[in-house]
Amino acid sequence: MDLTAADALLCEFPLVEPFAASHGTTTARTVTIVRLVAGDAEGWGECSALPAATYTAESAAGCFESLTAELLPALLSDHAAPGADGAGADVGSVGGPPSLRRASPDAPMALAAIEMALLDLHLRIEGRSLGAHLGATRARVRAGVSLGLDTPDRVVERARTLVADGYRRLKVKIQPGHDGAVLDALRSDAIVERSGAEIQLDANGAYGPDDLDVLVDLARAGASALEQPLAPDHVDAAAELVGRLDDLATPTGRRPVPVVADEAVTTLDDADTLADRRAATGVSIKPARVGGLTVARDLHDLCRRRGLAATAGGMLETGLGRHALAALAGLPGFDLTGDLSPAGRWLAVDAWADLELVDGEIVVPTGPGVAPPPDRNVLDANTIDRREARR
Ligand code: OSB
Ligand code: MG
Repeated sequence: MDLTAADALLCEFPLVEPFAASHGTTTARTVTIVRLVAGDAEGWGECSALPAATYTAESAAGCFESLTAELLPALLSDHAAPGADGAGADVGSVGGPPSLRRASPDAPMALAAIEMALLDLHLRIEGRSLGAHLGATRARVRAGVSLGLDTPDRVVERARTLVADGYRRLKVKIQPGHDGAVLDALRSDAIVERSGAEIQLDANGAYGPDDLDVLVDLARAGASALEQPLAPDHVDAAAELVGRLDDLATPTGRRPVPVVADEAVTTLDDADTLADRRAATGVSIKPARVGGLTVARDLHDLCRRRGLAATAGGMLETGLGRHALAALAGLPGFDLTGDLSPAGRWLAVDAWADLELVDGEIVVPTGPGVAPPPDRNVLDANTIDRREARR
């Protein structure tokens, strides 16, 4: 297969409302999109890097630069040399260009966008869905939604609307000083409590080794999972936390509250090490953070082998990235409800079709490729820069 063109688009989609987390507030979704062309077939990939390099070392605009200056030209030359590493029609099926991955190990999010576009292109030509390619076994998955840092009153107000929309899993952002009161307010609200919604807490690494008592108290107060409570380098403290949550659960006979690694896992080895040290009991699997959908599937397999819980993690994607996430979440090992909500929760405008939310569940997409092609008028209207890569 010969790629005939590769473009990167820097897009800016307005948000419905600002999204706050302990690492900063996001007001517009700046996102880099990759478009690959082979003959009359097209493939689209989304780079999930955030507008600023807060959650990871990559930013949307930085990825736009590296994609147009280096990665897409390298991809085009790879594909011009049949038989070269990463070239040929099997690129999509092996999950992306290994030569690029070796050359740019520090650009997982930019590479994930290329991989998604290649997969989309190949699968569209084959008429297969991403879910079928990855091995999805479920037609629908439980919907889950993430709520930004806010006052207890406002979090409860949002939570009421969300449970009315059918969500049965709320992932609430916390940080020191904004934690127990939020959880208590949710647990004592009749509407939220009656819905039976589970409440996971995500701290984005905002706590330290001296905060273990607070974290154990949150588990005792009914948090159903603690996502990245400690910064990734506090491995000993994380292991101690897991031990204390085990002890808390022993008399009840129930499964301990999972400690879910998010930022701490960027490679398969990271997950293996956390399992060895019992410094996490679950992993939020984000295709972008680990370098693409194929590594994400491998990480899912690793979690199953190592007895780690798995949850499909989102990055406030457009409908395109959300389609990919829902396909991944259809795999059988995702035993914790993930960040599975339609992009319309945060995007006021989107060039892609959105996920379907039905009775508290997200429909795993079954159409060819990753997602239906974008609405080109909406895409153009929200594109602030566009560059065509050349060999
Ligand atoms: O920590 O899980 C996170 C969004 C961007 C970066 C990091 C995180 C998040 C979210 C949003 O929590 C979850 C979603 O996309 O639904
Ligand atoms: Mg997280």
